[in-house]
Amino acid sequence: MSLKSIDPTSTKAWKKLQDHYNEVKDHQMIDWFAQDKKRTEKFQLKWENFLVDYSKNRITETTKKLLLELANEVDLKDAIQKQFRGDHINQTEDRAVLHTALRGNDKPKEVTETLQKIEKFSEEVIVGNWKGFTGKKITDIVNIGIGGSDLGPQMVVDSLKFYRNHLGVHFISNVDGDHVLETIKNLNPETTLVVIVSKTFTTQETITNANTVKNWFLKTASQEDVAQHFVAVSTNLEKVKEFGITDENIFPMWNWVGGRFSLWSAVGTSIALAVGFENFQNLLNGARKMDEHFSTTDFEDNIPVNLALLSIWYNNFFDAETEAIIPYSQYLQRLVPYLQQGIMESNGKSVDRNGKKISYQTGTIVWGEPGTNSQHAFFQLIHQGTKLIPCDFIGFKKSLHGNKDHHDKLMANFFAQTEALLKGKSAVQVEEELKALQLDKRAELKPFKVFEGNKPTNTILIDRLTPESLGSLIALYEHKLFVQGVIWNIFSYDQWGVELGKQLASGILEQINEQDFSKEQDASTKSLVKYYLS
Ligand code: G6Q
Repeated sequence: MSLKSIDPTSTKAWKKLQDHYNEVKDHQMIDWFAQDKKRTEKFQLKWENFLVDYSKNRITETTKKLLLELANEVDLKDAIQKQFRGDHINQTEDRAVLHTALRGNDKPKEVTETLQKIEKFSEEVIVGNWKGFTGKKITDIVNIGIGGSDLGPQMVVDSLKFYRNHLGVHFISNVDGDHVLETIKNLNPETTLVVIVSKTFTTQETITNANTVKNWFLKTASQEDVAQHFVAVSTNLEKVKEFGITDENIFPMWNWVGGRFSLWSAVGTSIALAVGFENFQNLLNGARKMDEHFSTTDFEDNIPVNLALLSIWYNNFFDAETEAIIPYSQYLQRLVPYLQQGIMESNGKSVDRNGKKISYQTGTIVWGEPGTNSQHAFFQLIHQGTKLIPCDFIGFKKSLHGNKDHHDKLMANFFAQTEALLKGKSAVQVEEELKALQLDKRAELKPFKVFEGNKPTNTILIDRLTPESLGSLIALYEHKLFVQGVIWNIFSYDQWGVELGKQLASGILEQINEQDFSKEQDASTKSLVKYYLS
């Protein structure tokens, strides 16, 4: 069954939220904290080893009540049930959306078998039983894929660096030849194993890169050696075989797993190679726990649901343009680019589930960089700029290498930023600080030193960065974006918006090859291509 189609702006809750927004928009959160000693308790969720504090938001208990009413009015529960039981909720592609089945307790047979295959394969490579064509052990893995077939595995391999084994793992995605050539220039074909990840096995970038790497390999090896050095993850068995990869080196995928939600499938083979199968399994377990939380917990205490509703509150009522995600862990430096695809490819839609043009804002723009680095970069704008930018702060109670001095400093900054964004600094405080200066100097400087505060933040404080907690964190954002898509009445699981550029690029490539400018084309593009060829 398909998802219901309810225009969120037609709900009673939406109208109530609009009125409520006008009542609360100018209130200071800090006053609410002063008035209600239990505010933090009320707006904190504890789950497994996660603490989610959303008390530093421009909300009251009424806001929360109304946002929950909105979720109920669009029948979010029904949508969650439909997703988890495999209804074809990706309606425009007529597909189920079952990345949760990849990590569930009762996995479909083909999933279990594929996991077993990944386990065996990754173990053989890690312990050195899998030999290259000259009998040497594998030292390096090259993952070739793009978009969903790259960002997820790359982010996880990077985030779990602490848990890595001796294998070097490299990612090639861009069709920019400098990317592939720069990556392979120091690799030895005798000890390199290539994992080609492409659901369709027709993606221009991936196939071009795969051929370039195969040609590099064949400079020193022969065709029959390909079997020991190339494996593929794909749904398109025919094309994989055409490329020269044998049956036993193919890891299957299924069309009920969307690219950007596929790191839990065989797309994560490079993860299992990098950190071992047990850690990969723990990543899946962490995600499964979040799935259970999301699908069974009352909305009131449901982490993804609450974070999604808060995001809607700012996006649709405060007209916030963007949201920032700031992980206080250098390991998580690739988390935001990964989430950008998940969130923005899923919810960047302007047509509702009836195919009608939408009149309200959808898809949040997310961006961010790890703290504390970002404090020395763009935080100025969050603190004193004209835009309202709700932020998620993600931090860990314990560091992995255990240096307390560093971690205390890191976390002091983590807490201080959300405190500063909440409290700001008033003109009175500034005056007090400038007391030592002469009166005229004081007056001159004062406006620049005031912080308005009242900037919303969520704090997600996790015990430790482990494969399991990372799995839960990623699943949290997956579910959050789904909830938002349900409420906005859009289809989150298709991505037609990426097609047009691909089509035009193939036409321009033909134009470049044939140097033919006779076809109808806008003057700017034509002139640019001519200049490129000159
Ligand atoms: C993600 C998208 C997209 C896809 C890439 C790679 O949801 O579908 O990013 O993952 O275009 O596609 P292939 O895996 O088919 O090469």
